Amino acid sequence: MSFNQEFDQHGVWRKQFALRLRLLAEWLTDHDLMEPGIRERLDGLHAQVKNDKIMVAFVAEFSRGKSELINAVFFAGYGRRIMPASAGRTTMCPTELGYDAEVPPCLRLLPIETRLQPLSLLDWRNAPDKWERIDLDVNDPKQLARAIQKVAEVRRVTQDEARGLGFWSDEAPDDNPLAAADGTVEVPRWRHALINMAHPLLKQGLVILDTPGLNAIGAEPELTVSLLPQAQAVVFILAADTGVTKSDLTIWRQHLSVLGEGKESRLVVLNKIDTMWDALSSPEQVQLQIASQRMDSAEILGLSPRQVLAVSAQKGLLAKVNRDKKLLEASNLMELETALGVDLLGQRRKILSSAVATGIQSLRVETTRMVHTRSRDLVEQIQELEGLRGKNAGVIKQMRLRIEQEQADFDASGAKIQAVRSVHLRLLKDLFAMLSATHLKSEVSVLSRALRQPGIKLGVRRAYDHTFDRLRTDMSKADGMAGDIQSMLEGSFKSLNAEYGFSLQAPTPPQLAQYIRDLDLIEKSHLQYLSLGNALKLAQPEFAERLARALMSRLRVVYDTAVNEVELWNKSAAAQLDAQLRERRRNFTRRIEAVSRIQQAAGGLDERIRELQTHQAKLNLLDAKLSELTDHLLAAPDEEPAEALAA
Ligand SMILES: Nc1nc2c(ncn2[C@@H]2O[C@H](COP(=O)(O)OP(=O)(O)OP(=O)(O)O)[C@@H](O)[C@H]2O)c(=O)[nH]1
Ligand SMILES: [Mg+2]
Repeated sequence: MSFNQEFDQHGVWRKQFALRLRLLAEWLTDHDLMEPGIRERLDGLHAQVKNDKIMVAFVAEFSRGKSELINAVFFAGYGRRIMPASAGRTTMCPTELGYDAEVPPCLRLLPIETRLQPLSLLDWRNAPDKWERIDLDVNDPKQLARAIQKVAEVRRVTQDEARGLGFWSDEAPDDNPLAAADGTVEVPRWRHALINMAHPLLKQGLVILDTPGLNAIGAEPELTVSLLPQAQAVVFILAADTGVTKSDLTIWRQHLSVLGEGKESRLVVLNKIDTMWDALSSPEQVQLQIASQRMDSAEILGLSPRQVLAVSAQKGLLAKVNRDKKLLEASNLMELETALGVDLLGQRRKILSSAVATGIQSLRVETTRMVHTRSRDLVEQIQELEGLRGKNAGVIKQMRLRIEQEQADFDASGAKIQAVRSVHLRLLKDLFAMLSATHLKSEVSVLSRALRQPGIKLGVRRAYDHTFDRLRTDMSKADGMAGDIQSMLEGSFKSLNAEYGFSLQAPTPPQLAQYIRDLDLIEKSHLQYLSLGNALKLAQPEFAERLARALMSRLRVVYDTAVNEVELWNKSAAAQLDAQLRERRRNFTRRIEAVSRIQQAAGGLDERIRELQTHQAKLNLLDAKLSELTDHLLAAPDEEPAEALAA
């Protein structure tokens, strides 16, 4: 299955999921089961599936054919080149292609001068008016390509300006751009580009990241420290004739090599195989050469040969545009698309559906619990009324008084339930403080200062060690606190259950220890900048400043995610308590109502019991229906949901 097909299927699954979720929501509402806690969970699941993005980043030395490959795989349908691809350095700034329904089709460009200001890329994303915007006409490929040409724009600046922008270093002159006779140098005109268009794949949540040749001085640390680690898949491109060169290897080692499971997210492309199709060698000889390049490259990069594919992006694009089957086959482009689709996306889909499955399980548990509470209440009511058969008015009145007394007692004990809530909130407050932005900032302050000290940064490595050790300790402390809160919840829920016959169950606690791994990854991605070879680069105040900001914005993401998880756990516990209280109050009202009716009309008793029994039968059906509906949400994309939802 090609990348495009696999992605389509992913889209179909997401659409079906959204539809099934909506039907479940309607059904819950119809049966009076849509409690606030359940609504929250449904909304969360909906957002999770809807906003799921898959980022595929194309990374390589300059001129290896990143942009051409993007054209061939994604944009051949436009019948021409869309991303600029030409000899020499072409793509000058990281370019993200995606789709956001809230924004009209456009290209947004962030001027390079923003590097002079102390804001991270994430901050700039939230300030859309600071970007230059060009509207795109997706029905006019020529206009589209012309507009996107802008990502190749450069500016001439003096060496001083280049230094300020992070493109010139007096200490590492070899990496500097060539100066013209008048001393000026060329720098990119833009810092980042965002292309928003309703391409079918982008609409389904695919984000493509095209990057400039990475080994250049002045590469955006935010690209390597923040964007690349977020990509679900990275396509690393080499030249088929040279294989892994020294500078390819540097890029790979510094930014892309991963260990363990992460390896599966890497795909290596030996591009431009057409340059090896020469008239003097037989096709078999060429194939042999290519096969040995694949083996060698896989060996050097520590991947399996299966992850290294040899293609011709240019011929693939040409073949697709001209519908030339033979050339398409020779270009081997389709094999690459299959690898992208089945291996990379298929895996992503598995991760998403298992995450969603957990959410649905909890939803089912919470809803089932509510159905059971109601059903148990009904049984009790029926028993109560059965006991009244043949009794005189005095006994009935007595019963009414007893229920009213019970109700008053229950209302009075509200304080006890409130006390559980307030202990819970107090404990949570400490946990939230531990994960707060303020706390994080103060923990990182020593490191920030070390990074911002002028000149050669002594002790930065040590500051990283210390800070990350502290952050890890904090995180495991936070994890311990969450564990304590969970024990407290379990204990108090148990005693409330015993005392009031509730069926409270402490929700799954957040797994904060998992964020220690994220901290490790962030630290690892920064260590590359601290080597001796990088001391000079790190000595530039602009570079160090950007590194510090990039660090902070990534840490913030980890902390925010952790806070959200704690938030969800808290809400789920609170919502359960609220729901049980509400149910109980409703139960008292119903019982009193039933007795009053019996008091008013003598024949009311049998009728009321029958009513309750019908109600009970219906509730039993709800249980089965709920399992059926949630099973469907967990089902694979191609199973038809329609007939199950008719009832
Ligand atoms: N012969 C041949 N040329 C190719 C192939 N793929 C790309 N090229 C050419 O190589 C040159 C560079 O391609 P780009 O796509 O601009 O390379 P890039 O990796 O995006 O380079 P930067 O944007 O500068 O980092 C262009 O002239 C392409 O047409 C290929 O498969 N075969
Ligand atoms: Mg390019």
